[in-house]
Amino acid sequence: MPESNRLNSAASAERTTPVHIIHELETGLLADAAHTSPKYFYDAVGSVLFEAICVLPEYYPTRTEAEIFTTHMADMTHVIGSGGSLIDLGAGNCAKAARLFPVLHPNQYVPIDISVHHLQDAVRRLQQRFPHIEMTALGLDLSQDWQLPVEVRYDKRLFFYPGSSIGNFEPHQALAFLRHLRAACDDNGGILIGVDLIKDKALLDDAYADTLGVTAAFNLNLLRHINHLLHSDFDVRQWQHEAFFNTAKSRIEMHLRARENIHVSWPGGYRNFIKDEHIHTENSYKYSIDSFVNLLTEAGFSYVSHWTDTNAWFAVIYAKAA
Ligand code: AVJ
Repeated sequence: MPESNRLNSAASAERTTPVHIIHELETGLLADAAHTSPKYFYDAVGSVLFEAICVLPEYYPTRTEAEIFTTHMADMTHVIGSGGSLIDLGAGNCAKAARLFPVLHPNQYVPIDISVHHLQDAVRRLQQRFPHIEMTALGLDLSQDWQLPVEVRYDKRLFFYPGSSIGNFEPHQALAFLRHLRAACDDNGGILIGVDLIKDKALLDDAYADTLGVTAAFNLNLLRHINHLLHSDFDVRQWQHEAFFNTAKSRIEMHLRARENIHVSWPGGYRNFIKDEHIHTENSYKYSIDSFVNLLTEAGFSYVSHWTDTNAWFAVIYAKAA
């Protein structure tokens, strides 16, 4: 690491951010190739910007996945069966799972998000609409080690992971994550997951570099969130959004590029970025149906069923535990 990017442990500021978060952010920012975890996109502003991304014409995943559910819901219900516990990974406003309640009739609904606080309002409203479903909201960081508490029934656990967020993991981490889910399943359990598929590079590039600049704002807002968490002094105006499909690695990469030489400091450290240096802010891996089914099989899942749209841009995949 360059001498100028050293940590200075003497200083420290009054802060409420957990120390492991501070440590993770500093480690990423001080790495030779600076990087941050995509989980830091989602502060209050970032969450609203992501909802805006989901309705952009260029961002096909959300509406394509919704269309797949609409078209194939009856067949999905037939394959999956009803009852059991529906465990919603990254539930957010719980809207996608709520569409499944009238057809899958789960006995229990377990929405999980990084902050249980974000879930509270949505769960309260859902509980009124579906009083017979037991609901237990959980705050868990799925990018770290996590375990389900004993309140989650061990009876036909269906892990629901829509939206293709699995793409944020490196493929080897995705495999470990799927193995972890398989281990948490009873024999009647399974996984229902949304997976974004490999397609024409221009379509992928446009989906992450929309003409309105909403994705640019989403990416740049990360710096504001980091300033809040780390008490750093990033100036958003000094950075440029970049996103492109890396065909060789089968992933969208998002970066923030320094428009000029930049000095960023925070209590306890600093980094100098030279013009055109990048912070790597997100990977979003794209799979083929075959490559993803292989991953599920390697993770120990058995029977697999999948549904796609007519363009085969996106897939919803169900895999049974045993
Ligand atoms: C929430 C991870 C599925 O990778 O498409 C959207 C995030 N980043 N536009 C994705 C995202 C930029 C999204 N996931």
